Formats: sequence, C-alpha cells, structure tokens
Amino acid sequence: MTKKTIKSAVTLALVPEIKTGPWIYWEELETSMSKAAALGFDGIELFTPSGTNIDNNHLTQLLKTHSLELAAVGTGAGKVIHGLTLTDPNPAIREQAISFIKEMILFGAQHGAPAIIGSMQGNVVNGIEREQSVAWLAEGLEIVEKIAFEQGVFLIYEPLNRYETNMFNTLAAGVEFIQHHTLTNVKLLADLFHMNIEEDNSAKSILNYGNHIGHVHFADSNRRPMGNGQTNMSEIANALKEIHYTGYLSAEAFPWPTPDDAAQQTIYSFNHYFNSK
Ligand SMILES: [Mn+2]
Repeated sequence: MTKKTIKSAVTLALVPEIKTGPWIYWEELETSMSKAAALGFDGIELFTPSGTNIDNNHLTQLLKTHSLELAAVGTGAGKVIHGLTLTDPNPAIREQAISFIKEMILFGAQHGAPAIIGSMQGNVVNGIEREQSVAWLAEGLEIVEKIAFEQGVFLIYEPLNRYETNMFNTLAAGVEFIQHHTLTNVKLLADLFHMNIEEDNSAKSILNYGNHIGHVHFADSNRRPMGNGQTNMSEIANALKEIHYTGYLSAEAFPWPTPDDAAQQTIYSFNHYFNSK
C-alpha cells in the first residue's frame, strides 16, 4: 500500500434497516471490498448490525487480499435496530447501549479501527434537563473510551447537525464537551455534511480544532459524493493539510446516482484534492 498522509475510505453498509442512509456500498462484503480496492481506496468504513456479525478471521483475510484497511466501524445500528442511546432516561437501555458499543469497539480493534459514536449519542428528550443528558453521555463515553484505550484504539465522537441531535452540533461544542469531561481518548469526527449546516466556516473550524479531529466524513453539502454540491472543498483540503491531518476521509455520502458512480466520484475528488502533484 502506498503511504499517503491523508487516506481515503468508502462506507460499506451491511444493515438492511438503514437502506435509505448515506452509505456508498450495499452489496455483500467481498464484492464491495473488491470494488473499493479496484478504485484504489485505502480503507473501508463498515456498518454492521452488531460487533459480532462478521467473522474476524474472514475479515482479516479479505482486508489482506484486497490491501485495504478497516478505517472505522459505525455503531448506528444500535440505535436504528435496537433503539439504544447513551442518553436514554432508562438506565437499563443506557447499559445495553454501552454493551453494544463495547462489542463494536472490540470488533474494530481486532483490525486496528476505532468505533464511531454518532446517532447513539441520542438527544435531550422531553422532561429531562440538558445537564442530566450531558452527564449521561459523558458517563457512557467515559466507560467506552476506556475500553477502547485498553484495546489500543481511540474512540470517535461525532457532532451531528441539529436535525439529528440536540447534544452537540459543532466541533467547538464537541471539543468543549470532551475537554470538560476529560475524555482524553475521544477524538472528534468532522463530518463535512453536518459541518456545512452548523459551522460558520468549516475550514476555519478544522484549523481551530485540528488536533481533536480523528476522522472525517467526506460528503458534499447535499450529502452526495464530493463534487456534486456547493462545498468549498479546496479551502477545506488546505485546512486539512495545514493541520497535518493523517486520518481518513471516508465517504459517508448517498450512493448517488448509483453506488458505483458514487464511489468513482469520491475517489476522483479525493485524488483531485489530495493526490495531485
Ligand atoms: Mn457522519
């Protein structure tokens, strides 16, 4: 595998319940991985129903065969399939959420990949004080970041746009939260689609909070593959280079107009901004 400072990844979903979501590949694991490899992606980001759905040895073998890395694993299935969040007022559900995330961390860590906490952060719900919800989120993250640390990986917390969570919506708010609660093994996900909605200036936020960014979701303003919307990607690419970002740009985008076209557009944009000499 060639060494690049910034690496490319493409999302691969194996969860039928989220069929309308922003994931590029939907075919079975091996087919999608060989397509990703053929296009020259460095890694894949996996969305699985749980942390025990895929045989680890089989995945190790496939990653090796296709010279791909596991960039990250998503935990969204915990919310979509099981309704689990770290801020549910019911302590039994919060506990199940932690168990689900723990399994996902152990799965990813087998392949050196961090787990992402996005929709499983939940929301401040009716009848609950914001302070309480934030405390529950911090408590949950504290437990799972420790498990990740023991496994030699970090944990990724993703600020989402206001239509998906009322917890934290910007990199600034995310950084303040993880610092206030001394969540030292938590890095932030800079999702360019969410940021387009919430940040005053995405490039500036990347420059300001660069040392906290552990993963980037690579999608245009309309969540289509980069190049199909109005994001000023060259400004953002310059910011990522300036902070010496060395993680993944992972295409969490709609498979528009088709999964294969979306993957191709993504790698084209990636190479245009990061691999052109
Ligand atoms: Mn995202």
